[in-house]
Amino acid sequence: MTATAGIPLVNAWNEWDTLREVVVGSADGACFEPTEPGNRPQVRRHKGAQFPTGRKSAEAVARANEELNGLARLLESRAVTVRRPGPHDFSRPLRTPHFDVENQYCAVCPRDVLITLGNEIVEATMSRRARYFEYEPYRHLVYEYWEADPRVGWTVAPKPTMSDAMYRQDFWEWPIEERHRRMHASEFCVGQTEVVFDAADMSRFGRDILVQESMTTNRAGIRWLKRTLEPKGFRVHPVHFPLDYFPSHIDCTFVPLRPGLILANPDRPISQDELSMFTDNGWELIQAPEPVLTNDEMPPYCQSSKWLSMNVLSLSPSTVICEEQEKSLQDLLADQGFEVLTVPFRNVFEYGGSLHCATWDIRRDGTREDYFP
Ligand code: ABU
Repeated sequence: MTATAGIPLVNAWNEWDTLREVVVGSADGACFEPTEPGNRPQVRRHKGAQFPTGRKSAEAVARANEELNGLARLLESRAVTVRRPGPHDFSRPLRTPHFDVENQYCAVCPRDVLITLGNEIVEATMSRRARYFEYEPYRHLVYEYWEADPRVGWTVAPKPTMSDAMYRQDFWEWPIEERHRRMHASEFCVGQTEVVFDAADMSRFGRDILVQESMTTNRAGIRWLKRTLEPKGFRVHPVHFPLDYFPSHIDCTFVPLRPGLILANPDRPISQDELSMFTDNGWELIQAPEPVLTNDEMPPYCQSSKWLSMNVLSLSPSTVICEEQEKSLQDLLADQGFEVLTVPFRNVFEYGGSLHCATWDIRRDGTREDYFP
């Protein structure tokens, strides 16, 4: 790979400009997410049942890979270059000076760990032990871009200890009233003593980056992002969705589709004072329709909400990929003037993501714009 004059090999300033190169995740070697201080996975519809550990079945991996490969083929048919993660043994336990964990997770959702901010790749700290080394399946790609084009930046966030003391372990037991009270103080399962963030808690709007405070991103993480990115010309905005009691990753909550238009989760409105940034600048928020599946109908091992329905991937300001069964959403987007492409993706849900989560955009057209002057 060699750099060409013009657009750098790594270039993405927002979530919607025309997509040229993307990484699509893979379910190869995927394991069940272990129980740990930052995560209490539960078998859906079987409260209290033991959550499995170790490798996922070959059949579950094959079903997810079929859909991930289908997405890759669709992208290639639209002239997008598709790259894939390398192999990683997720079944290996981890032992660091601060924690042990029985196995790792998977490389289905690159969006959670990596983000392209302009011409720079940022590797997140991550917030869960099983995901500590999740950057590794992508490092060959990071090196390739970094070696091939001197304009490509690469920033690795400081790794937290993930020791017991980093977490609020009682978070998982809080009764609903306490959850409500603490929610409004933005207290979740990660404490504030170390820098913690998942890349998927960020959303890019040119100069402006939203960062959701959540179970997977704390205030220290947002401070680190502010201090790291603002000297480079970005503006970092912490955002909150006060009705989401288990917030994690912004891309099922607040999804920009093109300049001036956001797909918003009707169950999770943005806090009123944070909304004004959008309304004052003429942005419109459209409400995502009710998903086809209820939370109870989501796959048994899936830890994400029904709102994976709105986890769409933009190919351009006028073309969006949606999950095949989400007809109401497809109709809404078509009414807004989008060309809507569809792929089946239900079997990927078990791995915590849909089309946006399962991708990491490397290169889109466009430069840094100011959408909030
Ligand atoms: N990884 C995205 C999950 C977000 C949600 O459950 O709503």
